[in-house]
Amino acid sequence: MEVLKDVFGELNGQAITSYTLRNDSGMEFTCIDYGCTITRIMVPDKNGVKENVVLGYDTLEEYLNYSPYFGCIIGRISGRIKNATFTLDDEAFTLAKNENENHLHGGDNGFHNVIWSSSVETKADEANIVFSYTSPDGEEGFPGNLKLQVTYSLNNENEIVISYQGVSDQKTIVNLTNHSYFNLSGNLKRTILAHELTLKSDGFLELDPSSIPTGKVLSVEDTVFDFRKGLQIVQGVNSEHPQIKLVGGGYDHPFLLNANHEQEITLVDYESGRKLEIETDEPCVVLYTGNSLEEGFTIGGVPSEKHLGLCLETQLPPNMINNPNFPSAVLEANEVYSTKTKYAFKLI
Ligand code: FUC
Repeated sequence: MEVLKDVFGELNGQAITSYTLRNDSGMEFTCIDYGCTITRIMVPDKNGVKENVVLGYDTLEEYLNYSPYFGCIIGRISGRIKNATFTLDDEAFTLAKNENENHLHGGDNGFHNVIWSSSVETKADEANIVFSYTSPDGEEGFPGNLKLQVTYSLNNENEIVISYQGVSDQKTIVNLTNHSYFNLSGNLKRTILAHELTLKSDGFLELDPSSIPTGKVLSVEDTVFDFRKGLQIVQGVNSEHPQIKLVGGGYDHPFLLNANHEQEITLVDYESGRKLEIETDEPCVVLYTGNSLEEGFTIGGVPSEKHLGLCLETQLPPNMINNPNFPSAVLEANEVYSTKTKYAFKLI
């Protein structure tokens, strides 16, 4: 295992560092301390050719200029909170409104936009980057000083594990995720439309016109939301399903997972032979198919376009602080928030 450290750029006089973890078979994982952003993951295709399988930039300037949350950590809350407000023990909290009247992805200065402290740990067959950040009481409207640690780990099995840990000194809400856009074709050669996704999920959350879950669980049965036996993304994107059309032609939906740690999420690109298996302890994954990726800029030299990448955001169901029937994002004072997601890169 090898860890390479480099200067990625400078922000307000502070150096931004990049870390590249390289395992014994040459798989590489690169991240920066700005937003804990994963910038590059190099994995082999069926011919052994190593190419990048995530959307990311080569320079800090590009991230600062425009990034629809490429590769970063989202928090304190992933997804949207209706009217940017919630109540804890009869006290109402107002959050940053950064998408119309609603709160999205932790606000303008969410965890994706802060510089995290970092340290490196290497073991015989595993290397870790440990990122830390303390989110102050009241940041973006959230209560409590929240002390966080996010660890990115690469091992010799071509597995990346993301572990999240947090403790707050007051009752608060927390729902973190990583917002990597995957594209298994390698170096963004094709869109993700031909990717086949398998999800162990019988139900997904209906969205309202502002993409906020209504609280209603819809059955996937006989719909383009049924990924239980595998489905090509293009089939859903081209369908007339009102929930697909509502979010701009594609998916942007939370799926409730039937299983954990049982290969519950599998993404395959048959042409390159690459397969990604995701296992998590979270009850839900948000599938976002890059519906609003605009044209007019380049990502690693490749022109951006709709559906160039897809996100599989493991998390608690979004907006459920405003809906008591779902797993809660509430974190009690001094309780430990702890969750893990594993991304295993394989060949079909
Ligand atoms: C995803 C989506 C959103 C948004 C964004 C870039 O997580 O849920 O709709 O467009 O990230």
